[in-house]
Formats: sequence, structure tokens, C-alpha cells
Amino acid sequence: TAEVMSHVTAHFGKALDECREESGLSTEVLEEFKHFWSEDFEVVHRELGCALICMSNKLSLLHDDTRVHQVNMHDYVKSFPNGEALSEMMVKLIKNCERQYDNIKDDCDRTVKVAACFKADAKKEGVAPEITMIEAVMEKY
Ligand code: BOM
Repeated sequence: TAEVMSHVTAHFGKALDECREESGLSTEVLEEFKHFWSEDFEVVHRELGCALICMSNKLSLLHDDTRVHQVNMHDYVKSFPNGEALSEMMVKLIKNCERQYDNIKDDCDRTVKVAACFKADAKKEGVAPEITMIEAVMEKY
């Protein structure tokens, strides 16, 4: 659900600052992680892909080949309130997007394509959060 996704985003987004330097993602491109879900934020920058890999690695959510670690991702999402309502869909959406871009060799380029696909599909499934929902839970993390 979008409510659960707002919690996951609020928690996951905390790792952004730790990953700015190594990813090269500027605050001009993305000031705060919550804006990932904004209508007018385009998920296109290679540096965002690098940042997502770095952030996910801090939470052990990826395999060495940067593909999603299904068990760890499932457990991570489940750890949030009502998380079991989203965990399976989350893994399903990401795997489906990974399959579509498997031919892209560069890890950062591929990951930003996967993330854009994930954002679009999450909207279609009605599990994309509003920014205000993320803001409402950010203080919890
Ligand atoms: O193969 C690449 C796998 C990378 C997964 C990252 C996709 C997630 C996009 C960013 C959106 C984040 C919102 C919540 C946290 C997700 C872990």
C-alpha cells in the first residue's frame, strides 16, 4: 500500500546523505529522497542509480551483481507497520523491472532505469506515496 511505501521511503531515504559523495548525486538533481516520488521529478540521472546502489548496499538489499536480494528486501519491507501488505508486490515489481533492463551493462545506468520503471509501475498499482504521506512519517526514522 502507499501508506507502507511512505514508511519504506522515509527510512530508506535516510541513507542518501551517506551516499552523496561516492555517487556524485548533487542536491540540485535531488535535494531530499522523498522527491523521488514527485510528479515532476524525472528518474533519469546516472548518479541517482549509483546512489540507489550505495543506499541499498547499506541495508544489504542487493546481491553482488546489484540485482535485488529477494529475501532481504522482503524482510526489510515486512519490518514496517503493515509491511506484509507490500513486501511481495515490492519484490515482484522490482524483479519485473530488472528483467526489462537486464541488457544494460553499466550498474548505475541499469539501476536508474529499473528505478524509473519501478516508480511508474508503483503508480499504476496504486502503491506510490504522496510526498505529504512521507513527510508525516519521516520523524519516526
Ligand atoms: O536492480 C536494481 C535494484 C535496485 C532497487 C531499487 C529500486 C527502488 C527505487 C527507489 C525507490 C525507493 C523507495 C523505497 C525504498 C526501496 C528499497
